[in-house]
Amino acid sequence: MQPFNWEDPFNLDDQLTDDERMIRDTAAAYAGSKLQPRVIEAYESERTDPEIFREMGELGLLGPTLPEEYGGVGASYVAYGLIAREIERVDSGYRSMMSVQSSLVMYPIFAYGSEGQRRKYLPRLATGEWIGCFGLTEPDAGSDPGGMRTRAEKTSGGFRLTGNKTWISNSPIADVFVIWAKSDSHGGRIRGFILDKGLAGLSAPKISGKLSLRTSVTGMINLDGVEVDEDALLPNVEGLKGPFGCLNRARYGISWGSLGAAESCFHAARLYGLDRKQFGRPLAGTQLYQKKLADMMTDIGLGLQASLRVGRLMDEHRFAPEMISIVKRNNVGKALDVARWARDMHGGNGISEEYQVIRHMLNLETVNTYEGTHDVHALILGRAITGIAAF
Ligand code: TGC
Ligand code: FAD
Repeated sequence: MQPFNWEDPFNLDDQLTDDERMIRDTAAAYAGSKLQPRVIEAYESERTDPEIFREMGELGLLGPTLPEEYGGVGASYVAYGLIAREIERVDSGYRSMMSVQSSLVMYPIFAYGSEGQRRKYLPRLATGEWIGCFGLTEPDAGSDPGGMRTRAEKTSGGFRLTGNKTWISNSPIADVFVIWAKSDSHGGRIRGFILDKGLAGLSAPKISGKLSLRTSVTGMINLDGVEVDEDALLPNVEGLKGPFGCLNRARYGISWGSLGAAESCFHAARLYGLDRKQFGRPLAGTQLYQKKLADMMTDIGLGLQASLRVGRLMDEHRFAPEMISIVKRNNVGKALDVARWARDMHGGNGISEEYQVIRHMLNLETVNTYEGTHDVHALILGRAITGIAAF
């Protein structure tokens, strides 16, 4: 028999390679030393520090699964998940910045781009010199991106893009915009385009007043007849499977990241309960408090094992998107439960920024909604189970 480790109930650490442990430790050291000291003030003032991209880039945390020749480090998808977990242990907004850049901007350029596009964009996105964003959602097309209105019309030298995207992470500070639009010259099929900051007719105003994910800036993308050359088109994908191929990677990362936030709340509630005395004994010595801690550890441990399994299958090119829907939906839902319990277990202190659990709780409300809502993933699974699309 082995001693039991409540921090790692299924010995996840044993199931990692040396490289994965090293990447995880790099991300953990960075998150603890550079992100944790600035997060409370950044959340309070709703401030996104673009320098964070540069810092992550320097450590190889942006687009880590890409080959070295394009600025990646050839890491496994398990390593990518471990990075998301360590960053989101501090704040979901910081993980959002990393995962949009890695999965939603660098991945499509790598997977669907021309060699020229790869060489032009990927190395500078990998170092964080350039910041990217991913424009799929529109004011009237959220869960149903097939209903998008943004259009690309053919011009003599390229395309003219017209439409509006909303709720776009990083857009107000972005240098590179990956935009999905219905292309008239491709029979109205959805195509991807790479736009550079500064094009005439392109603007990206910030959406203010968010009470969640306040460390990660979110904006609109307005495309008012933006003219681009032919080489802005991502040549190697057509249809919704283009954006969904990127979302598979980002959703998978979120399944790990959300549990990093949950672990932070679990550990905080444990320490609080050991320290705080009521009725003459520590809160952690009461049955109800211990039941909540046991539920937290169980949900987190099971979720991490499932994400590890999906990551291994992704690395072996043997995954199905439905597996990702299971872990995105389950792990974020469980993380939200854990954060809400932790908030409660801190009593009045639980609503203070100092104790940090309410920030995780508020962030996870966004995480439950973006990249496919909790219910949309249930419907993806319902379709797989019954063969009937109930969207
Ligand atoms: P459907 O008919 O199911 O599929 C259309 C085409 O796409 C293919 N496909 C996929 N390919 C790869 N991976 C997947 N996961 C795929 N799912 C579908 C499918 O095979 C088909 O291909 P083809 O060749 O036949 O054309 O499409 P639908 O319109 O019925 O889709 C329904 C539904 C609900 C599954 C889908 O629309 C959906 O997932 N909605 C949720 C939207 C969403 O997730 N938006 C995310 C926006 S980005 C974001 O939130 C970033 S937050 C970033 C951050 O800060 O971290
Ligand atoms: P809706 O689709 O209107 O859904 C509203 C409610 O209705 C939800 O509960 C949903 O589950 C439910 N619902 C929808 N359809 C059905 C149905 N058929 N049956 C039953 N229930 C249904 N998008 C990007 O493209 N890029 C980004 O970088 C990005 N970043 C984001 C950052 C933040 C902070 C936020 C909040 C969102 C971001 N999004 C981004 C958008 C996000 O992906 C969408 O908000 C999400 O897909 C949901 O779309 P919606 O907000 O239009 O909600």
